Amino acid sequence: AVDVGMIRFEKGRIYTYIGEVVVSVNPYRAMNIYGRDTIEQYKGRELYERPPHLFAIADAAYKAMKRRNKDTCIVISGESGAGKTEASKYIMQYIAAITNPGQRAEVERVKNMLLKSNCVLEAFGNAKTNRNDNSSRFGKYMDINFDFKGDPIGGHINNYLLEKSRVIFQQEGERSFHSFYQVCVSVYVCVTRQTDATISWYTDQMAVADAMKVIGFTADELQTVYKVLATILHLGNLTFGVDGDTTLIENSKVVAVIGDLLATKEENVEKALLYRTVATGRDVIDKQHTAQEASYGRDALAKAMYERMFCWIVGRINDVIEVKNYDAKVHGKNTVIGVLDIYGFEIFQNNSFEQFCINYCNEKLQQLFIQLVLRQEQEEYQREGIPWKHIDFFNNQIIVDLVELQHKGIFSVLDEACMNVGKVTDKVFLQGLNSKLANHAHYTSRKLSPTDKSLEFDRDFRVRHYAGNVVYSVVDSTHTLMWPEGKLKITEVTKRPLTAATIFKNSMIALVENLACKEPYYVRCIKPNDVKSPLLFEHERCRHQVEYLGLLENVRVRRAGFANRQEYPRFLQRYKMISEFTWPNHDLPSEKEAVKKLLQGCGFEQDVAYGKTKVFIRTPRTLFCLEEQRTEMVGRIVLFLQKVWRGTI
Ligand code: AD9
Ligand code: MG
Repeated sequence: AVDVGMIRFEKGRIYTYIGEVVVSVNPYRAMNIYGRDTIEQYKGRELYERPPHLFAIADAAYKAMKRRNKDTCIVISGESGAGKTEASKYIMQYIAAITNPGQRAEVERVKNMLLKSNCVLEAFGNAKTNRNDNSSRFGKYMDINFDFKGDPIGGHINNYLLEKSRVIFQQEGERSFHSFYQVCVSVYVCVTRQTDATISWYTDQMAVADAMKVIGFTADELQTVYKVLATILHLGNLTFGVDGDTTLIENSKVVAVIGDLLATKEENVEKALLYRTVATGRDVIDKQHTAQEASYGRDALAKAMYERMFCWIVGRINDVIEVKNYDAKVHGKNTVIGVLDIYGFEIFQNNSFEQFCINYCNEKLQQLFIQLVLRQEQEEYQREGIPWKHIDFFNNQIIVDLVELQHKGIFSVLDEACMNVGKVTDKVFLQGLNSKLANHAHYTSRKLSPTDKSLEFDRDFRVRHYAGNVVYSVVDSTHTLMWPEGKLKITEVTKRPLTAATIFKNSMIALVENLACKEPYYVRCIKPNDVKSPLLFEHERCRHQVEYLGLLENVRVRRAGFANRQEYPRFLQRYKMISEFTWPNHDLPSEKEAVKKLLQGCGFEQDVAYGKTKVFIRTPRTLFCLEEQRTEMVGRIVLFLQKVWRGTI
C-alpha cells in the first residue's frame, strides 16, 4: 500500500481510494486540480466514474444528503501538517460551487459567510508551529444545513479545546496565534506608514477585519477584540517583585495601560493580579499572592481572556450563520453535512494535558471508524448470511476506557484530584493512577516498570495508544485545570465547577454521538515528510501513518468484501427497466428472485452475492455497467413517452 502511495505521489496523484475512504497525501505544492473545470467533472458523478478526488467524496456526501435525505458527515483526520484544513476548505468550496443554481440572494449570503468564517477562525485559532506554518490549534466541527432543494441555508460551528497555553509560551521556532502579529503589524504600519517588510501580516489583517465586518462584527466589537489582544500582550510584560512582606508589580506603567485598555481603574487591575479572594466560613477575605503565584495568575488570566474571546468570536459567527425560522412544513426536511477538521495524534518531547486530550480525541474517532467502517462491514455480512472470513483488527475500545471510564479512568482520577486542589499534589495524582491502573495493559509508570529509564519517578506515565506510545508528564495537572465556567459567585465556592477534563470528555462523547448518527465519509490525510518538501516521500514515516490510521485493515476488509450493497426493493426500483424480466413488472415470487433473474440476464452473476435482504456487488465496474444501461434505457423511455404524448405513435 505504501509503495503504491509513493508511485502515485510522484506522479502528482495525491488522492487514492480505499472503498469510499479517500487517502490524501500532502503535495506541498500548488496543484491545478481544484478549479472550475475540475468541479464540473465531478459534479453529480458517481464515486468511481472519475479519478480519485476530494470532490468526489464531497459530491457523494452531498448526493446522499440530497437524494436520500440523509445527514452525512465528512471526517478528516491525520497528523499535524497532513492537509486536513486545506481539505476541509476545498470541500466547502466545492459544495458552495455546486449549489444554488438559481442564484438566490439569501443562499449566496449564507455561502459567503460560511467561507469567510474560515479566514477569521484561522487568524485567531491558527499559529506557526514546527510542523506546520498554519497549524490549527483547535478542533473544528462545522455543520452546513441544507433546504429541500439542496442549497445551504446556514451552519453551525463547534470548536474544541483551543491550545491556549500558546498565548504565554511557545516552543523554540514556534509562534503565538496569528492574530497577535497581525494586530501588531497593523499598529506598526499605521504609525510608520511602512508596509514593505511586514506586508503579509498587514494584508492578512486587512482580510480578517474585512471578513469580520462582512460577518457582522461591529466597529465597536472589532475595537474590543484589538483591545483584548493588546491587553494580553501587555500582561506578558508585567513582572512581579517583593518588598518585605509585600508583593508588588515592578512596572506600574504597564498596569496603567492595561487599566486603560480594559476601561477600569489601575487599582482594580493591581488588586486582581496581586490578591485572591478566599471564602473562610462566612467571611470573604483578600489574600495576597506571592510573586510566583501572581505570575501564575497573570498567565492564567491571559490564557483565559484569549480563550473566552475565541469562543465569543465563534459564538458571534454562529449567531449569524445559524438557520433561523426554518419551517419544515414549508421547506421540507432540513438536512446536514458535517465537516470535522480536528487535531491529529501528537507525540512531542514533552506531553502534557493538552496532548493527552488530543490523543484521547483521536482514540474516540478511531473507535468510531472501527465501529462504522470495519466492524459494521463484517457484521453486516454475517447478518446477511454472506460467507465471510473474519479479519482481525486491533480494537482500541480498551484505551478509550482507560481514559474515560467512570471511577477507574484517567479522567476520573484527575477529577478527584482536582476536587482537592491544595491537598492533592501532582505526585498524589500519579499515585492514584498507579494504584487504579496497575494492571492495565496500556498504562505504565516508573513505579510499575522500575527498570524503564525513559520514565521519570513522580512525574511521568505512559499510555500505549493505538498510534504509538506517549509519555505524559503530570506536572501542573492538578492546578491549571480548574477553570470555572460562567460567572461564579465567590460565596458559592463550595459548588464545584466542572473540570477542564470533564468538559472536554463530555464534548468528545457528544461529538462522537453526533457523528455516529450520520452517514460518514472519511478523508485520511498523510504527511509525506517533515520538511514540507513536494519531492520527498519518506517511506517509513508514511508506513507508520498508514498503520495507525487503520488503513491496512481497511484495505483488507474492502478486498475481501463488496464495493456496494443495496436492499432488493431499492435495487429493483432503480434497475428494473434494464431487464425484460422485470420491466415494467415481474412475476417472480419475491423481489430477491427478481433481482437474481435481472442480474443473471445481464451476465453479472459472478460478481454478486445474495444476502437475506440485500444484494452485494463486488466490483464497482458492475455498478457502472448497471448505471450506464439504466441511463440509456431511461433516455429511450423518455423518448418513447414524448412520442406518445405528441401523438406520433
Ligand atoms: V494541523 O493539524 O492544523 O497542524 P493540517 O490542518 O492537517 O495541520 P494543513 O491543511 O494546514 O494541515 O496543511 C499544511 C500545509 O500543507 C498547507 O499550509 C499547505 O502549504 C500544504 N498543503 C496541504 N494540502 C495541500 C493541497 N491539497 N495542495 C497544496 C497543500 N498544498
Ligand atoms: Mg489544520
